[in-house]
This record gives sequence, structure tokens and C-alpha cells, in this order.
Amino acid sequence: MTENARSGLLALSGGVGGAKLALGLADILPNKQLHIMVNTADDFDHLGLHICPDIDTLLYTLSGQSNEVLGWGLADETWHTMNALERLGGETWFRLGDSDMATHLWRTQALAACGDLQSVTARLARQMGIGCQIYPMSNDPVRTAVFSDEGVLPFQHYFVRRQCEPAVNGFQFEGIETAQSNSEVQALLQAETLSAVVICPSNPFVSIDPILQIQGQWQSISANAAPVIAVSPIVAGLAIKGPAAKMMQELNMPVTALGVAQHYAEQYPGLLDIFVIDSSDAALAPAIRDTGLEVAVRPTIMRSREDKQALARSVLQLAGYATQ
Ligand code: FO1
Repeated sequence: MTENARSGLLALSGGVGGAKLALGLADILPNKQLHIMVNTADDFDHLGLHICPDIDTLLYTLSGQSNEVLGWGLADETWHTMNALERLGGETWFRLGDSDMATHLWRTQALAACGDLQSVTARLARQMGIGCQIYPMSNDPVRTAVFSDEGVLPFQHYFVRRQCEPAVNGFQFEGIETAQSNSEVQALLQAETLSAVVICPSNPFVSIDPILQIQGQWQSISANAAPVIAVSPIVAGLAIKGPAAKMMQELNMPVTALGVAQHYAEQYPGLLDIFVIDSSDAALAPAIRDTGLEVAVRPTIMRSREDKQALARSVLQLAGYATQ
């Protein structure tokens, strides 16, 4: 990778899908060029601990510790504390592994001692040996409320406790009106040193929308000269992971990459430059072009490490990054 005045990449990410592409990017880019802004609207306080699921998925994935079987938490986890809590009749619907719990204890204590979520996250990343920059979307609390046929549910109650079963009809990001965007990301955008902004294949409604809907956020990304490239999280009508496809159906949207492109085009006019769809969805390209977006058709399914690196390389090439 050649160094030039514009040599940074800002990725916007939720949990698993975003973390996979982030890992591919981290394998290719020098640490100082990679900046990842993460959704924190899934965060909540539970059992006295401050939990940041998407940040932790990023931290664990980039440090090679993620639990590939569960899709969240740490590999080689044990559950003694949860089992003991269950015997006491405590709340165990949200399962915190013994080792994972150390992260939440450390974060909760650090936040209480001094820190804002940005500095605490940066310290956690350093402790885990991660060299790139990970930013919470805001230091201020934003919490997703899910409007469903079972009423309004806090996000983790919908996602984990009710296993995404209730039909959704909308979302509200509580606190979004007053939350300030991460100041380090704002500085990065203003410095005009970015070569690309990448919207990872994360859930558009509950992972990417909260990031973009923070005051002035999508407008300042749009105003930056770097091209904005989004990767569809929907492939062949299915979400690779999580409830995005089910949500689209319940929201009466086409459950396709076109539906995702239309959502971004309507919510954030002019933001996206290129929309990346999977090779299996090539037939959708003309209809997506009709929404005014440039379309790139590439393999986007990331099973292996090589798949992640290949998609990362595709995104970098689309952005005009000079690769070695
Ligand atoms: N997801 C589950 O489906 N069940 C759990 O018990 C669970 C516990 C958990 C603990 C810590 C953490 O950081 C994440 C955890 N997740 C769990 C995943 C997580 O809540 C969701 O995948 C995300 O919020 C959606 O991105």
C-alpha cells in the first residue's frame, strides 16, 4: 500500500458481518490507515455491567479471540458464573461467559473511574493487541427500541430474550437527537485524509442507521471527498447472519440487495457512491443502477480468512486505493 495524503479508510460496522470485513481490511491495511466506527445502540446495562456487544465482537474478532460457534463472545468460554447465577434464581437470559465477563467488568470500572467510552474502548483495544483505531459511534448513550407486535422492546430483549421472534414495525434510537458524534471521527472527516468510507455488510436498520443518524453524521461523511462504498448484507434474498431479512419482510420491503440500496438511497440521499452486491445477485444490478447508484458485483460471502481479504481488496480497489 503506498502512502499518500489520502490514505485512511473509515469503516462503519455493526457486529458479526462488519467484523468479518474489518478483519479482511486489517489484514491488508497498515494499522494507522484503518479506522472503524462501531454501532453502540445495542449497548445496555445488565447485572450492573456495561455491555457493548458490537464493540466486543470487533475487539474479539480483530484480536483472534472470537467464538465462531456462538457468533458472539470469546472462544473456549466457560459458564460457571451463569450456572451459579441460575442456581440462585438470577437473570440468565443474556449469557455472559466467565472470560467475557472480565471485559464487561473492566469496561464498567473504567467508565466509572474516569472514562468516556472512546478512551475506554481505545484502551481495551490496546490491551488486546489491536493496532487499528476502533471508535464507538458516540460517547453518549443511544439505545434502540424495537416497535413490535409485542409492544416496544429494548433491543437486547427483542434480539436475545425473544430471539427476534416478534414482528417488527419500526425502530427508535433513544437519545439520538442529543448524542454527539465521536469527536475523533469528526476530526478525521474534517482532515480530508480519507481515501474511502466503507459501510460494512451489517444490519442496515439496527446497526448502520443508528451510526448514520447521529446528528450531522451522514451529512459530514457525504461532504467528505472520499467515496462511500456500501456492501449489501442481503445475498440472494437472505441475510448472511441475523434478522435483517426477517425485518425487511415485516417492514414490507423487498428482501433483496435492491431493498437495501433503496433504503440507503431514500434515507441518505447522495451518500453512497458505490453499492457492492454479491455475484449471485448480478441480475439486480440494473434496477439498483436506476436508484442512481453505481453498482459493483463481487463475491461478498466471507467464510474463510481469504474470502474476507478478497472482499477487502475489492472494496479498496473500488475506492481507487493503490494496492501493491
Ligand atoms: N447473543 C445471544 O443470542 N445470546 C446471548 O446470550 C448473548 C450474550 C452476549 C453477551 C455479550 C455480548 O457482547 C454479546 C452477546 N450476545 C448474545 C450477542 C449480541 O447481543 C447480539 O448479537 C448483538 O447485539 C447484535 O449485534
